[in-house]
Amino acid sequence: MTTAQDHQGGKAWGQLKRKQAEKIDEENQEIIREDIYVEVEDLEEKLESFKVKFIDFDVDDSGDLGIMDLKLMMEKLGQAKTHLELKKMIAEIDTNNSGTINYREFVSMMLGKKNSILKIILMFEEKAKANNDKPKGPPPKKTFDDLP
Ligand SMILES: [Ca+2]
Repeated sequence: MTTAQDHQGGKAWGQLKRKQAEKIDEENQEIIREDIYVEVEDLEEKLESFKVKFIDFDVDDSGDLGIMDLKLMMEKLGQAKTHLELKKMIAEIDTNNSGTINYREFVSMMLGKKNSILKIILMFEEKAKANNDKPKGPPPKKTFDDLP
């Protein structure tokens, strides 16, 4: 079956991911409307990046981050954790005690003041990435001091 949607994105980012992105877009709009994070700068931009992260981490497309999602994520980041550690990491963020991290919980983790392990790891990762993404451009001009 051919639909207009087939033109966007490849198979890799399949239908499920697209659905999830739409759902989270709506949720982001709601978060903005609710004015709970009025003091946060560039809220829209931040929510957009949380969306991308969350979908990326949700390997099984369940809409929640469970222990398996987190395990794979940590391995990808080179931070392999034990089952118990993963459980603890989730418990820090899982305010409704579902055993998983939903998008809202993810957002309040990222924007909240509490420093959970997962947040710290993600912050480090972001910093490392930002350093790698620095504009490469032409090398800095040499000064006389650099001459042999
Ligand atoms: Ca939860």
